[in-house]
Amino acid sequence: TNYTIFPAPQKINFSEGKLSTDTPYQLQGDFKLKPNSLVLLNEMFNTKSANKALPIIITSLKSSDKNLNVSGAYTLKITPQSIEICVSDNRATFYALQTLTQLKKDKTLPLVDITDFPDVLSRGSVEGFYGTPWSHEDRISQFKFYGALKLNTYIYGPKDDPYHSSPNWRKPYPTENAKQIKELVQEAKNNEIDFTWAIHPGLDIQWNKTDSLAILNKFEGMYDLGVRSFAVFFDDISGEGTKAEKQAQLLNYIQSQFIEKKKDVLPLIMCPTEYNKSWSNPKPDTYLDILGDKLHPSIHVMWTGDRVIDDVSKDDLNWINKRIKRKAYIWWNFPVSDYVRDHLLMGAAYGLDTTIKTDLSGFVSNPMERAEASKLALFSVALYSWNLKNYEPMSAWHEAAKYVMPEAAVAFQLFNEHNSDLGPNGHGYRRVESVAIKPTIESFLASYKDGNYSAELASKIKTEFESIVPVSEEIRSKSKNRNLIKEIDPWLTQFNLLGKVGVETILFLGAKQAENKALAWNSYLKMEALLDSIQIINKTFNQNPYQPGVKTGSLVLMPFVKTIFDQAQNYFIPTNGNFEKNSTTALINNTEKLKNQPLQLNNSSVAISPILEVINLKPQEFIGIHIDKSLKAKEFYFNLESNTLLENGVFETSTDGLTWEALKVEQKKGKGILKAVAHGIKYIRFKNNATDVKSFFLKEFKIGVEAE
Ligand code: LTM
Repeated sequence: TNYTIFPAPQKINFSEGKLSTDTPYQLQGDFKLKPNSLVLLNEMFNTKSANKALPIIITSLKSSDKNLNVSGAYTLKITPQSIEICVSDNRATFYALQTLTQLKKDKTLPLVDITDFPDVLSRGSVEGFYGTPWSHEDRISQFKFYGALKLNTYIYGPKDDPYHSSPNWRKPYPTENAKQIKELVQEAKNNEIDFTWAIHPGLDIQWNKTDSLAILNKFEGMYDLGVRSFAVFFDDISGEGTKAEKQAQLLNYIQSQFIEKKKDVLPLIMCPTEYNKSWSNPKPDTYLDILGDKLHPSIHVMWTGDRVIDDVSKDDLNWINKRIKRKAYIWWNFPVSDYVRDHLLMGAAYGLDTTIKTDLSGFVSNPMERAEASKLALFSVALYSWNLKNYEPMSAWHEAAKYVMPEAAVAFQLFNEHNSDLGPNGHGYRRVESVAIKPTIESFLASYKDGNYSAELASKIKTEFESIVPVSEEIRSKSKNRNLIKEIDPWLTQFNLLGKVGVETILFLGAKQAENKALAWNSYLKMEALLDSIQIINKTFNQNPYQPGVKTGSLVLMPFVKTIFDQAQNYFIPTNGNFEKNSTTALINNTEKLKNQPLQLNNSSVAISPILEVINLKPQEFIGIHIDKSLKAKEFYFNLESNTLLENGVFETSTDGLTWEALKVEQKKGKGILKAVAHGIKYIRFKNNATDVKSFFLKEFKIGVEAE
């Protein structure tokens, strides 16, 4: 039999032979087990059996090996007579027993010798996204999942919890929330997870004694609920809160007045304002160097990489570690989807350097608002962060599908393969998708464009679409994880429709090739009806105000169907070209940072897709929209949340993009509506006319339009 352990142990040697678990066990050795470890043992052995008890000898690890002197490190030896476990702490015992649990098959254990330890000290997730925070049930389910996969860290910091961030970070949690947090801390403990509670005070913090005390007070309250690990986040803020000296002063104050006094809490973690290279001041002795110099050396500093959303490499870490004078604590923004909410991020976790184990102090992933679906990526995070050298993203991804949905793993894998990419987005972060079928589709389309029809390629594509059709039903009927189904349900519906429209597309192509116009027409009508259904799902479900809708197969499969459908339309109903395709509607801006930001277009409006992070416009920089000549601008809606937006900042309009006129608008805190836009206006922008940087949140920038 093949034994696979997730995450892969550092060293493992099997010998011939097996040991029965159909016996009671007898504990020996000097290490005293906690209840969570005892539960695992009692589940594994038959405590009621009359067989001779098996000695399980658990002792404290005494080793000169540095790797084994860390929390969670263990050795495990299964011999024909006994099980010998040496551990560094109870977490290690719990992990050794998790390994045993995975080794158990048909009431037997293989004979084996394992030496195991984590490469990265803190491994897990940071619930740090915008959007609906995870539910209590979601979090409990995550913790069980983490425990089994040896993830030991969960950082609580959902942006939309008003008691984590503004306006209520100074206030204690209401009773019901407090009770739940207490329960969570306990469940985390049961699974050997450090529950870290983070505060996000920077949107309105005052650098005075009152606010410093407010943080201590809040932490004290969280300590009373059982929390023993704390973090302070300064991401996505502007103004006063961003000052490095002040941040360092506050953190050092928390360090001396709270962390050191408590004695039983873990090192403080902070997320800086300049949390990625592209946003950081490259000049020496600026923000990051100040943190590096001033922050107490035991405070961890988080880092997302070269960009907000990025792969992680040795070079990035060399750069940041020098500046912060410590090992960065990686905040990996994958599979978070709060900036592409119409997509599911079910792709493989690739882009992680496997040679950086000594360069980082922690690795946590920021997941999707959809907790169960996020487990797919978190499985890989567990494998990676425990044993970097052994990590292989593609096999981890396949194993993850089996682990998360064992009842319908093949169907789930196919679903994931076509739900990986994010679509165009402001961060410019993309993932491969539909990798197996992509070359076939590309060759087909290339030869088709030249007037050739390859029956062989068409049949391969058809097979792929045919295999997609039953996937949703398979997943819905077989998976026991009802919460997961609920989370991805609209995408399952969409995926089924995509399969059907794909099959019909190939039938259309075949009928057209055979010059059977009646059959081709029939298929065309079916394609049209299916595409209409897809559009209805897209307009009905997941209607969040950011990226509403439900997109699936958006990188390869859907564009293929659309390409053929457009041609079919031309074939039956020739028109003078396609309006949308020739449209010149576009984002206008002169800043490198915003150039990828997508527009949201529909029949009645053109909008800049809202941006979650702070925008910092330098002097003379602008951002706006140009609408096509076929469109007439009617109204203008904006919300560039800021108290000082129009102090040397100006909205401007233009008919030709060359001469600009200031637009007089009524606004309150950067928010307003212009009910009637002057005739002929094709451009609207916001420009910074000040001599310094202008910061704001772009929550809305939308032109109401109608056909000219
Ligand atoms: O990444 C960080 C440090 N902060 C925020 C997150 O809250 C957010 O989830 C991600 C992804 O949109 N981007 C951020 O800037």
